[in-house]
Amino acid sequence: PFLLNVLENQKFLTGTLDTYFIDEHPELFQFVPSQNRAQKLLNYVGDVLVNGPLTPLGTDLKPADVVPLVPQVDLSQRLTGFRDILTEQGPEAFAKAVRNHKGLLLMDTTFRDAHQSLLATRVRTHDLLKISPFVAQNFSSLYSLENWGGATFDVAMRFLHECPWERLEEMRRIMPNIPFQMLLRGANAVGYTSYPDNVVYKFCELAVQTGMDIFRVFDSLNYLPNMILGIDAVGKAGGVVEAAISYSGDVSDPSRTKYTLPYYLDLADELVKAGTHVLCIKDMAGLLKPRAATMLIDGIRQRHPDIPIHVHTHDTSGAGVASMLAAAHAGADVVDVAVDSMSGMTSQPSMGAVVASLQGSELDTGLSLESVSDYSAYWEQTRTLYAPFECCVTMKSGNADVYLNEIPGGQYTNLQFQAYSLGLGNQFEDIKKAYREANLLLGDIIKVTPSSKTVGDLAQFMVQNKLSGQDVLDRAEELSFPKSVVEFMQGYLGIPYGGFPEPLRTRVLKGMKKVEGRPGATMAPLDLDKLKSDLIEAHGNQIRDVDVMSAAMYPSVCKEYLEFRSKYGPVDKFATRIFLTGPKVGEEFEVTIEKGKTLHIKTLAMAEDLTRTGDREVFFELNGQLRSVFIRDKT
Ligand code: BTN
Ligand code: 3PY
Ligand code: ZN
Repeated sequence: PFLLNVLENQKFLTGTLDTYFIDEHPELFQFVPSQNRAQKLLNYVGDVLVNGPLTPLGTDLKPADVVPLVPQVDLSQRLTGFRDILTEQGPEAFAKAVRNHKGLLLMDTTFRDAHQSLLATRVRTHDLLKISPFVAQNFSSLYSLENWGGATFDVAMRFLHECPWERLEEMRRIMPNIPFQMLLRGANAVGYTSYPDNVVYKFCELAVQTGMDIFRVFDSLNYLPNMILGIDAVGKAGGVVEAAISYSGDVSDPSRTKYTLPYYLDLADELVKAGTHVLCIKDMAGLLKPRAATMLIDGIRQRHPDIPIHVHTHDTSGAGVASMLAAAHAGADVVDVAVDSMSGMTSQPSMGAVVASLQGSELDTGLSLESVSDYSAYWEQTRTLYAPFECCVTMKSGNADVYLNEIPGGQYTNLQFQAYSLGLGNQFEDIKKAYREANLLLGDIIKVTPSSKTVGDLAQFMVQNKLSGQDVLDRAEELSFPKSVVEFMQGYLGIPYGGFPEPLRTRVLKGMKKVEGRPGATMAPLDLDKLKSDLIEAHGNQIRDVDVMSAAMYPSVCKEYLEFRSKYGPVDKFATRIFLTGPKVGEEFEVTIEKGKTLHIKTLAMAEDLTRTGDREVFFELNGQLRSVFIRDKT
């Protein structure tokens, strides 16, 4: 291999080398290590030590230097749970069992929406798997654990350099008894745009094969044709369909005339008719006040006595627990909570608070506060590892202004963070006001990924360019709007309830192409076989069908992920602090790269001087042996 490396080198071949040739080409010596996971991981650690974090950190807060305590579990105990009904008797029987269950059931969002909302979706597989045996044993009565989909798919590859499918496989192995739930953005699957239909069908098929059970299917405009596509794809794949009504406005306020009780009841009828197993009310911004929850769930319950109802909210205003209790009393079967230390604010309401509130009542969840507390303690410590991504740097309390601006949970913390990092104190207040105005300009649309991005982009555009709503309307023909706004107007997200805003649409589009009806209906199928052979050609034959799907969803993110992994190895195996900011010089740590294969690494030193080519040598002890890596110093 050494010879081959040399023989591929142009300088060597043309004979233009001098005595520094070897010095200047350390890559010539990297032939064996390039196949070696341990050496790749040392390259990663070395690179972080020399050049700083290889994944962007939100703030300059450091991950805490703690090893979170994992509560004890008795591994000999047989694991049972709602998933047994699902695997033995199928989705319909599962739905029936849920509906017939006496107490209130819970979905735990800690593994997905909670950290999507509080920690910019950065929680890693490593930390999820450590607590998974405890969850399997102590939370076996959950309706489901939400642990996949939404933004996790994208962020896993883009920022964590890990495979979302491997995360799902590993969780499934450890927690065979609890139904897993994911968020599916209808025809947008786990992306931000429409995909060809065959991609959505194949995605669902692979997700079920990899261990997913329940699919919460929504569309960011409540556009039925998009939702029905998702519903059909999940149904054909054999998953539990949980079609979701995305909630906006306020049904308890008679002055709000667009998203009224009859609007939601009609939509519920359509989703039940489309064959959903479970009906979800997805309150992504936390707008469902307790009285509105009662009205909405009462209304649906009267028309559909047998359908299980599942309610999702965010605690942005602080009224989340009250709303979930109201929903439960009105006849909801399942509500969403996050473990206490990962709850509140833009996350879900607190699990412990809901469990305690219902103890001894007819709706008792059956969960013990002791287990909740042990679980919470793990997350309280683990959360400190993600300090660089904490939304709480900026957000210290709930804020009922969400009823005015209707910003979804995840986006709320994101926009606030962006304003904060621009160093503009009033910026966030301006953005929130502009968000409200932008929404009205767009016709008061449902706002959730990806339509919420359209509204957010327009709001930021207005603030940056100091435009009022009237300015936007008057000067629409000359303004160059954000891409997401143009695409929304073109119809790439589907058709909003009540139609597109006119005359703004015509002025923005100026004769541009429009999509009629469901965007995916006119898209040519993606040739997945060709994509697979292209990927194999570029990245080798370890490419699996799930990787093909990752590439179909996120072509460039996936490519970078695959290249990163072939350069740096299985970086998902590092403990989180090591992964984010690297070890201290002198620190010893372990990495288990597979069962029974643990690397003992000690960081020894970094060379003071650079090589002639600008590389810095970093010295390690790897399982007792001296090793070093050369890292290009980019600082
Ligand atoms: C990036 O996402 O491009 C870099 C990291 C910035 C994310 C920060 S973390 C805290 C805050 N909350 C969010 O949702 N995003 C920011
Ligand atoms: C997502 O689409 O990721 C959401 O969480 C929407 O609420
Ligand atoms: Zn949510």
